[in-house]
Parts: sequence; C-alpha cells; structure tokens
Amino acid sequence: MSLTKPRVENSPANMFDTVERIHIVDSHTGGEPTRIIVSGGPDLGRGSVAEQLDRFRLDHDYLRSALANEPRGSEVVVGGILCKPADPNSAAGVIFFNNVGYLGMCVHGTIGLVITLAYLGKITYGDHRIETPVGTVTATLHETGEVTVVNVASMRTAAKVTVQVPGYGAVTGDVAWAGNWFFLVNNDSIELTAANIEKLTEFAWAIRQALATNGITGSDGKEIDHVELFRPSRKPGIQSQNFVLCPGKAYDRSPCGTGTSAKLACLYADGKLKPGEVWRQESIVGSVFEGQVRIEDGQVLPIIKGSAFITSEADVILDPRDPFRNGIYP
Ligand code: PYC
Repeated sequence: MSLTKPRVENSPANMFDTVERIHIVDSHTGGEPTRIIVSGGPDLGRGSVAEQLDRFRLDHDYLRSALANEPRGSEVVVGGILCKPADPNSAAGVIFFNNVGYLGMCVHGTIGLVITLAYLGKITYGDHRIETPVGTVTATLHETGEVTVVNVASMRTAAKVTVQVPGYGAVTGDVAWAGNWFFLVNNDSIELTAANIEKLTEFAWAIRQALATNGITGSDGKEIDHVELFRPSRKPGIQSQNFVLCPGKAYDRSPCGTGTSAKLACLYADGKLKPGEVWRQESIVGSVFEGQVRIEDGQVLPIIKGSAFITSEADVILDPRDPFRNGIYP
C-alpha cells in the first residue's frame, strides 16, 4: 500500500513538499538498538570507508545527530549508514555513529546490519565482508538466524593501569583496543544489577573522566571512550557479566561486542583463554554473546556470535521548519 497522496493545490499537505525522508530499518541485538539508514542518505562518494566517514562528518553530521538524538532517536541508539565498499567483494560498507560522534566498529551494530540486509533480501546465508572505518570484518549469517562476526584485530595495550577517581579512590584496569578503546575494570564495589544502573553509570563516567584528566589514552593518543566493568556471571555456563558505558553516557544493553572482544584480548594476553575456547559474556540486562579468539599472523581476532531482531522500518522525516530537525542536543 502506498501512502503517497496526489498533489492538490492549496492543500496543507503541500507544506511537507520540502521535507527530507530518510528510510531506516531498526533492530535490536541483545536489547541494544541499531538504526540503519538504508536509503535517502547522502552519496559519500568512493574510496575507503574511513574517507567516506571524513566526508560524512564534515558535510552531513546533522544526519547523525537527527537520527541518534531526541526527538527522533535517543542516546541509546547506535546508527549506521550504508556506504559503498572499496572492495567489490565486500557486501557493504558501514559507518556507525551515536548521539555524540562516531564508532570505529560496532559488533552489536554489525549483527543488526546483517539481519537488516537479510530482512531486505540483500544477502543470503553464509559469509559477508563488511568494511568499517577501522578495517574489514567478516559476518556470517547462520540458518538459525544467529550472526557471527570476526572482529578487527584486537589487543591489550596496557595492563593494570591505576587511576585516581575522585569520589571512588584508586581504580585499576586494563586498556584494550577492539575497534574502539576500552578501559576494563574488575568491579567488586558496585553489584552489577539492573537496580544499580544509575550508580554504575556514575562510577564508569567518573573513571572515563579521570582517565582523560590524567592523560591516559589509547596507544594512538585517542580518548578511551568506553568503560567496561565486569565480574563473574551468576548464571551457570556463562563466564562473565559486564556493564559497558558508551561514549554518549548510555549503557550498552547488549554485552557490547567490541567490549567482549577487548575482554577476550585481555584474557588471551593473560594466558586465561586459548584459541577456540568459548567465553560467554552476559550483559547487564541478561543478554548473552558467545565469544572466542582465533590467532592469525600473531594477531588476536575475536569472534562474537549473537542474534538481532527487526523492530521497525520507517521513514524519518526532517522538516526544514522544525527547530529540532537536527536533534535537541546536536
Ligand atoms: O557491540 O561493539 C558493540 C558496541 C559498541 C557500542 C555499543 N555497542
């Protein structure tokens, strides 16, 4: 059924002639939403996805803000825009973003993207190369509907780093890269329960600020913008539970695929995880990713399996007269 109406002179419907329509498919992976722009977005030209990200950031950042901020989105939404892959053998290129900026890689978002491409009839079961600004990942769509992502090479870059966190004292954690920068803290001070989400958010936010104040960064000098608190899971067969605070101060409802990758890289570095050994990571809301590592050319490749579900398909309308067209907090 088409909702497009014929144009009638003097109709109030004509004031919507100038709106921008962005076609999106929303999904969630373990409770964490992903919003993929499937059409109506800008042409970002050719070249690597990192180059296309530079163009998107420079000329179309309003779209990120409009889709990932209120009133059309919220700080929980991770958005992604499909773009042309540099390699014709890749299924897609994708740039992930949130309410405050851009992500290097997003595993829950990649699982959502694969389910979105399947929903749109654009891919079949099997392996698909997906290009991101920080490298190409491989995603496998299984006949069960699950998706496995082989993430970018991940590593722990610093172990047992202690930072003084105002109000909390000395906090020790590891710094790891897994497509985003993480500070991972074995947390036994605040119980990882949904009832403590506000306290956990304040604690993780204070850690992030203390890292920045003390000049503790990733090995490339970039800000560590994800903080991961973890402890052993209470559920049988699940090794760990985490609480991951994302750059825009929203917590990840999923076990955070790049966060799980960072954890796997730390476990491997500590000799606590062998290649092929399964590690189950539970989120704060109880969703689970299954992880393992593969070693290739001396690099740690985390492999994460999870499921995503389509939640809606819609046109987002951006009206040039709307004072909040670009979001309330652009
Ligand atoms: O699953 O990698 C992930 C992720 C990053 C930020 C939110 N989710």
